Amino acid sequence: MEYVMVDGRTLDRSAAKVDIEDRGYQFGDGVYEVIRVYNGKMFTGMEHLKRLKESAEKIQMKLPYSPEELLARMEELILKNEVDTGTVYMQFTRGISPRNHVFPGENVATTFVAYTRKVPRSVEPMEKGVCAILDEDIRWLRCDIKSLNLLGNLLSKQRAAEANCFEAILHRGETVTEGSHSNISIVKDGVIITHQADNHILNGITRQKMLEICRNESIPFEERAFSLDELSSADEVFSSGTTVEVMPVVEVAGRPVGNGRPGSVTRQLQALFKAEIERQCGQI
Ligand code: DCS
Repeated sequence: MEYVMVDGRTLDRSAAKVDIEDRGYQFGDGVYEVIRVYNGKMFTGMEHLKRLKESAEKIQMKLPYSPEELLARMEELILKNEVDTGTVYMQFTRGISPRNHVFPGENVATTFVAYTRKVPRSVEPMEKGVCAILDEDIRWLRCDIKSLNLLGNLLSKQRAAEANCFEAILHRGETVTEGSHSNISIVKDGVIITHQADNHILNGITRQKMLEICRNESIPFEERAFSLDELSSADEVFSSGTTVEVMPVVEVAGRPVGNGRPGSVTRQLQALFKAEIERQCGQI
């Protein structure tokens, strides 16, 4: 039995239904979050749920639950599904109403769906590093919103998969923004450089946690846009995200990064990040 949550009710997955005129289904009119679970505990759960609330506000949607209430509901679901290592996914859409681009109004309730998945940590790629392709960032100009509209991301990730690569590094002209499903950072002369948190990227919770670690450990970093040239001459490149943690990128567009092996700053960050997970969730 796998339990899912629909509009606050817990039911068997096979009993969950989506209306054909749900605005999430028809328009991608909604927001979502993915939270990592280690040892049955959510990592940075509250940070994700606050971002969910912010994403909803940015599209003029009001969530029926507070982050605190949602956290409690997600804990319930994780326990019911006996998730040890995995993820919890949740989304809110602007509800069900006859198809019309105009918002339906406050009397139409949002649709809320949540489910869990058991996913082990992908230790091997984290040790060896992964490859990435380059792709033009064709997405809209509100990438700071974690919206259900992921077609731009999907097209890029699909291209990466067809090239047997883990990630597509996106760029708007000469400027690198982020990855199709993660944030991208480079290391040059010991300094971490990652795109500033603006409308061109999703301000990753992993990215924020990583920068907090850098502040605490006095690891130098700069939050600024960097160019394709800087990417290709970087000493190290890594991707960060909820499901990937801190992932070394050792090859970009068929060319090795540095000496083609995970770099020392990336390794140090991986160790510090793991320590932070273990501080919150116990040994992994
Ligand atoms: N950028 C994009 C485009 C993302 O989709 C994600 C996470 C990130 C950055 C990293 O953000 P977090 O550190 O907050 O995870 N993508 C989620 C997703 O869609 N599936 O898993 C993680």
